[in-house]
Amino acid sequence: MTIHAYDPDLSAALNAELKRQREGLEMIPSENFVSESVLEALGSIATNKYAEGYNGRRYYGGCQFIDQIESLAIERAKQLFGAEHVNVQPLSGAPANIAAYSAILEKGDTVLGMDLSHGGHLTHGHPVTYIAGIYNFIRYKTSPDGTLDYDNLRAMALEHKPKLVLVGYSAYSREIDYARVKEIADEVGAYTMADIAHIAGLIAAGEMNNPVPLFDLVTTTTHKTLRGPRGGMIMCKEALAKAVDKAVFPGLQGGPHENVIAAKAIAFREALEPEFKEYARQIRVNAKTLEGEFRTRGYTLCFGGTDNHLLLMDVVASRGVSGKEAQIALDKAGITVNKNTIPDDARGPMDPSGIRFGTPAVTTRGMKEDDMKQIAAWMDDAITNAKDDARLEAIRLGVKALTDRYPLYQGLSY
Ligand code: DSN
Repeated sequence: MTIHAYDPDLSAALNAELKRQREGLEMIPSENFVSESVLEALGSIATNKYAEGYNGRRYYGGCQFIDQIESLAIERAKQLFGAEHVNVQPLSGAPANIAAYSAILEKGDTVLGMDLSHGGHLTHGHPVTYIAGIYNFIRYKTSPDGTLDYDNLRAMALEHKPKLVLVGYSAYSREIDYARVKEIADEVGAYTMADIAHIAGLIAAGEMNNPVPLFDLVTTTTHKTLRGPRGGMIMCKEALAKAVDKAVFPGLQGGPHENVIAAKAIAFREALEPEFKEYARQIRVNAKTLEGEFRTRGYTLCFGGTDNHLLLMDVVASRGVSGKEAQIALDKAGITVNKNTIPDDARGPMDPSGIRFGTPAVTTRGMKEDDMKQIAAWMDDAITNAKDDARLEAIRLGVKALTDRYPLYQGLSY
């Protein structure tokens, strides 16, 4: 039975979400629109199978075709990133990071990770997380000019003698010099790990530096710029392969979600196509266009601008509205962003000083530089007139007219 025929309540909620995705501008930089093939794989019969273990070494019978599915995902990921070993079973980014830590660290070991408000992720050692009580996270920050301060990172590494140096961020918009980080880690005998969740698609397409050939461990999600299903992945050197696999299963997880792994295989194949390179190039061109538009309008951009797909903007300094107020106003205008702390934010995470936004999803829809100029003008208007509901509604109508020109999931309904 279809969802529509069986469950009118769920059907209504899904159709409303589909309409929201179609008629809005999705500017949250960690979101994207997967292809119809990825959606098909997610809804496939591969969801029915238990397959604890790894290819050829499963705890259940009947895994011969699941082995084929998982091999396709692994081989394509290796080809995309030049990885020696890949584990495609992590359920998402946070479990991938925790598994990667547990593969190499003992309780109490020291990790150098980026502070959350400077662009790091919760799982990079924020005190509210469970793992912050297990490992000794020392958190570094960006320099006042917004760049990564490698000299400071080296000084901190020499002082704290970490077992792991961690880079790769969730709200940081600049490039990373992985060779320099490796040099620092080597000097103190530390492992290297990069969390490339946000920029994996840009790296796969050759648009940004690739840490995989250099680093011991690289974790990622598969659903952001990589445009696959919601999931995670760990890449590592062959020497760590056994430890990583053991950390994921049986260390942390049970049965892998094989429908998601099938969808990862499709997404990786898509990312190997020449069209994906053009997509990734356009993501950056679009982000750079937004940077220029906001700079011209006098906005304060954190980290001095962007090299990747995202921008972090101080809206308190720019227009005297909080991140929460800006997010609400933009929501009313049909433009989805997320409120976000800025480096050393004086305000709390539920009503911070900034908003974070980016271009992966609008670029998937086919939007280019002229559209970015229009979007920046609307965003400026909405943020500047955050309390003017009539104005926000007028922008929303403009947004709808624009998105109508870039159809999404044509013919789909629930
Ligand atoms: N929630 C993700 C993001 O939006 O960046 C990170 O986990």
